[in-house]
Amino acid sequence: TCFFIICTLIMLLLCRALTIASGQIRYSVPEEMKKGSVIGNVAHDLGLDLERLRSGRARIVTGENAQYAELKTDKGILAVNERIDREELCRDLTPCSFSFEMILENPIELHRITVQVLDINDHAPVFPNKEKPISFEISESAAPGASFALQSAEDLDEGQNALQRYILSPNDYFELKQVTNQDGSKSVKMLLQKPLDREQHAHLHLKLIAVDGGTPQKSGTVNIDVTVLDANDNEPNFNQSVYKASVPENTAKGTSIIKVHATDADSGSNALITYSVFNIKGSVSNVFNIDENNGLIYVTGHIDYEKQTKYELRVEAKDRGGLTGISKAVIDVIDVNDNAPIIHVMSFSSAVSEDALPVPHSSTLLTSRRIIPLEFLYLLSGHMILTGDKMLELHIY
Ligand SMILES: [Ca+2]
Ligand SMILES: [Ca+2]
Ligand SMILES: [Ca+2]
Ligand SMILES: [Ca+2]
Repeated sequence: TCFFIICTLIMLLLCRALTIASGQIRYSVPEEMKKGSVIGNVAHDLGLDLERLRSGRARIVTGENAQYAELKTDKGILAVNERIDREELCRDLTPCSFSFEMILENPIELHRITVQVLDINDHAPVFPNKEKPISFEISESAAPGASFALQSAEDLDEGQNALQRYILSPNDYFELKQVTNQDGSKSVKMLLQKPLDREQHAHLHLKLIAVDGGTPQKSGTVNIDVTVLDANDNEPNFNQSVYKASVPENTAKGTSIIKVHATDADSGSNALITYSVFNIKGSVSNVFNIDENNGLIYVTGHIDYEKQTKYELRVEAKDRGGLTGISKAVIDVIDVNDNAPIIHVMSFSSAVSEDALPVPHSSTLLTSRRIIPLEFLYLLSGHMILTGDKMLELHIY
C-alpha cells in the first residue's frame, strides 16, 4: 500500500511537471515609447502558435508594474500599454526593469517575462535655482589659486545620458576644476588664475554650463556674477606734475591762489583724498596753506617780494588707505611798488637850465635802494620828479 501511495505521488508530481511548462524571456524597450509599440514577439520566442495562445487563454498575471505591458494574443506580441518613464520607474536603480508572468491553460504554462527599460536622453542637466545667479564678492587682492565652490547640476538620466562635465564661459580670470566625489557625484569649483583688477573689471558675468553625453547633447546653464571688491592699489595721481601761479605781494590772508587736483582710481575710502603742502624752498613757512578737502592753496602769511620772490611747495594727496601722490606748486611773487625809493645823490654838479630837456640817462647821478626806471627821470624847473605807473615823490638830501 505504502509503495502504491509513493508511486502515485511520484506520478502526480511528474504529471504536474509535464503540464506546467515554464520559461523565462527578457526584452528590452526604450522608455517613453508610444502605446502599442512592440516590446517583443512572445509567440515566436516561446515557440507557441497563435492558436495555442487563443485556446490556452494566454494572459498576463501578477507582477509589479505589469500594467506597462499588454499581451496581444491575436498577433502573439507584447506591446507597450502605458507610458514607461524610466526615471519615475527606477529613479537611481540601474539597470531598470520590470517583470510579470504570462499564463496559458490546458495544459498550464507559466512564463516569466522581464522587460528592461532603456534610458533615453530626455532630461537636460538642471541647476537648482537656475534663475538666480551664483554670486561672489571677491577682493581684487585675492591670490591666484583661490577656489570658489559652485552649484552642481542634476541630470535624471543614467549613464552617458547623465551629467558628464561642466564648462565655464571663456574669461581671463577663472578656470574650472571638476572633482568626482566618493559617491560618484561630480562637484565643481572655480579657481582664480590671475589677479583680479577692480579698476579694469569691477564686475564679471560668467556662465556655468553643465552638459550630458547624450545624442543630441543636452545642457543646463546658470549665471555667475562676480563683484570685485576694491583693494587700495592705486595712489592718488595729480593732474599736473607742477602747478604754477603768481601772487602779488601783500595779498590778503585767505586769498586763494591756485587749485590742485588729484584723482584716485580706487573706490570708497581708498579713493578719499586729503591734501597737504610743505615748504621746499624759502625760509618763510606758513605763508601758504591748502584746503585739505578741495585742494585750494591760499595765503596764510605775509608775502613780501623784498624778502622772497618765489615759493616752491611740495603738494601731497593722501588716500585713506595711506598711499600718497606728490606734485609741486611754484608760486612767483609779483612786485608791487610799495617802497618809496631812497636816492643817494653821489654828485650833483651840473647846472640845469629851467628849460632843460628830459635827461634820459642820468644814471651817474643817482643811486637808489630800488631800481628806478631811469628813462622816466626828468629834471624840470629844478625839481626832480619820478614818473611811471605811479608818481612817487623823491626826497633829495
Ligand atoms: Ca540627460
Ligand atoms: Ca531618461
Ligand atoms: Ca583698487
Ligand atoms: Ca587709492
